[in-house]
Amino acid sequence: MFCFQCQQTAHNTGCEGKAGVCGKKSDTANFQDELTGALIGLARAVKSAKPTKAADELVLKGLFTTITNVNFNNETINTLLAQVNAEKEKIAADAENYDVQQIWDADEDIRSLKSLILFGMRGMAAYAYHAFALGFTSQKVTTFFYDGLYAVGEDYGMDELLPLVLKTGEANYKCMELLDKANTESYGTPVPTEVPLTIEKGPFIVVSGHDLHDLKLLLEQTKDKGINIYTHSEMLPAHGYPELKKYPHLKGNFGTAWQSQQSEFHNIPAPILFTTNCLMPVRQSYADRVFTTSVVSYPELVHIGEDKDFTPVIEKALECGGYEEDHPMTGINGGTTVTTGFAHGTVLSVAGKVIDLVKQGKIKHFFLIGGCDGAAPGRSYYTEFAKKTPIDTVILTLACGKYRLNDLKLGEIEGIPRIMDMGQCNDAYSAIKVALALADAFGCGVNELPLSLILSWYEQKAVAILLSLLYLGIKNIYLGPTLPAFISPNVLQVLVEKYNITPISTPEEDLKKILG
Ligand code: SF4
Ligand code: SF3
Repeated sequence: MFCFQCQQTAHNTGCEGKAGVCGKKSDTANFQDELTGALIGLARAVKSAKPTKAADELVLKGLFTTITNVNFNNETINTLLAQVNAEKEKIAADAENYDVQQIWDADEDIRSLKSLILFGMRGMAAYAYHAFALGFTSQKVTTFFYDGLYAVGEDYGMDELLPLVLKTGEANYKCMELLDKANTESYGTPVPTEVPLTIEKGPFIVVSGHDLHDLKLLLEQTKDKGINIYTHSEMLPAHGYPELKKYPHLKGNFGTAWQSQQSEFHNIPAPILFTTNCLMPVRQSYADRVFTTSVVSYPELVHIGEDKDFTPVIEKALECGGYEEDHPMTGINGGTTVTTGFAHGTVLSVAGKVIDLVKQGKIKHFFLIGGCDGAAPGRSYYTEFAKKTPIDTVILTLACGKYRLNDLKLGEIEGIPRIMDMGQCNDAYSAIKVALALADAFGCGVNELPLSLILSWYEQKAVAILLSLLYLGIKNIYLGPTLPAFISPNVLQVLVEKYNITPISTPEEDLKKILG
């Protein structure tokens, strides 16, 4: 096997041998490569013939399946592989699949650029899939998947691949816009919401991942059953959506970030449902309580199929019974509640006030601390950074990296909270919208705003978002905890020269550099 697509890759060079750091086995990694090669075959097929609806959906599923911490199950990967091959046969039988090993063996700059495109598309496919689940699609986004997949299978040089990297960012920006539309049209504009971290007594279900549609269906199916629902990890922002928060049994958030799940799930008296990443190898002590749905899959766990009949999860919740008394839990800094729901709709509704506070010098700087969490010890940087930000600055958060700091109580600036959570990783779209609106109000470019992006990455959605930021010409991004292993020195040089991407150092030094 060879895999270097995520931040925790072995020695920051690549996972090899029998299994990766994430627990993905070598045969699974190889099947995922085969699936990717088949998707390239499908993209080749649609060069000469019209794609089918089934092919469009298979591209999303196939790419999403290969994201880190999504699928550990050879059986479901092979089923998908067979479906992709069958669909390709129908469209253009003579189109050939591609051997992805050629990318891993290529010259390091070509390998680097193709990796940026391929991994970015994997992240983007997850967003497109969530939008698709809510009935929203975009021809432009769909077309890009075929074009991008086709390109990574071609013998292209730097000059052809570099613009495609930015095109991936452009397509992902459109895709995040689509998902924003899908989420807000389906569930309303998020509103600021305080979310308790205490688990109330009685039966409950923990829902993890990003898929709001799955959560909504589960909320419906558990109505009036005496079962409470708690979000976990990237599902937390669901509490801000009016059409989801109206369910009184959507009670709060369970636990901290995804990488703590093995200890946090160990002895809870409740089932856990995974709708997307990040699923870690499941320990025996709680294996009978973990359920998967959508493209998430793990050998021997009960999978909820496309009928979305959550009865097995509901029965397990009743059987486990929950805690006998209310069970207080805290965030990593000891806080007992967190807040969310500050998406672009809410933030822009108070834009006038924010702009006044900036003009009066009461808000001096904005930090977007966004991206993934993970196990690397260097990630305490983000907590320390937040703690050290001056009191006249505001922090916007995104994605699951927020668990490093979202229970800190940093106060307010004239009614504007100093920490505002904009949502899941795809809600980077919200942050971009706010930044563009502020730039407009101040009559400057985004790069001239008193705004700094302090990003953390782990999996491939973060890659997609980074490419969108580059496509928008956003510079001076601080990136950590380590730089991606798949970025070659030459490609890094381009990123540094053109965009001034800076690896994080220490919170003190970076704050000094930023605030001058
Ligand atoms: Fe290694 Fe990450 Fe690939 Fe898992 S997804 S095998 S940890 S690089
Ligand atoms: Fe997190 Fe896995 Fe990336 Fe959507 S849930 S951000 S790491």
